Amino acid sequence: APILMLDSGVGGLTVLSELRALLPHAPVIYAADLAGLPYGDKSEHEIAARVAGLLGRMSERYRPRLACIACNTASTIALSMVRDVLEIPIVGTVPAIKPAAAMTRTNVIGLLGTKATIRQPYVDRLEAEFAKNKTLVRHAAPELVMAAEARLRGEPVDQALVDDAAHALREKAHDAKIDTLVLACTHFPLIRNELLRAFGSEVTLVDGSKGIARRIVDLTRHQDFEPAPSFFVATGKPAMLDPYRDALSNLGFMSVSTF
Ligand code: DGN
Repeated sequence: APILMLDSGVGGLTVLSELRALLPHAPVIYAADLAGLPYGDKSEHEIAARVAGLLGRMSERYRPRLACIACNTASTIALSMVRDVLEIPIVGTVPAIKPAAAMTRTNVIGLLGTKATIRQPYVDRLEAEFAKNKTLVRHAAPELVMAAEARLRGEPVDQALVDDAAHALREKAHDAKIDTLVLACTHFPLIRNELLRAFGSEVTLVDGSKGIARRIVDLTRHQDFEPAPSFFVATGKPAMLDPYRDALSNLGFMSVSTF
């Protein structure tokens, strides 16, 4: 049985590449809800309904052994709800506030995510639990999701857009010096170099993808994976997928289609 991964777009591929480093041959069905992209601008209700509906349909069709919601927006909103409905283990992707809190020296942590993610009570709880005595400065950067999608389609990324997001986050921090930045959206590691350029080398970028990959390995330990091909499936019109095909075939997907 395969591992199912779900994101609104190609952001979850950053989690998949970490998983590939640990489980190179595990069959993965990657689902991109391109018809619903971006999630960050939708209501909680709409996001939860989409994620539950998609996971339900995908589980029926592919009978996965485990599902990973490779999206912070969907996870912080719908994780506990889908865990109640589906019987397989569900691994979520939530902002890496805990490791960031362990790393910061200035005690000022920046967080970039979608509009929906940064307002979630789930994030408030992570902050209260792990960053109680720190300052967490949140900023929504939905334009960077679209920039990361464009990168995978082979289009150039506008550095000025990334610089503006860095500037806006620093403004919110006032005089406090951010030294650790949580990439609270799975798309953002795709534009890591641009983020490093915008924030400078004194800021450490933290994301949860390695931890999530390890969690998936733990949960599937002692289970055999018959080597089988991986598939990329997406909602929406087939033509939407054309610009992504080259990058996706380089990532080893045997087929790329809509469902
Ligand atoms: N990749 C998603 C996340 O981690 O939040 C967000 C993408 C989006 O739908 N805006």
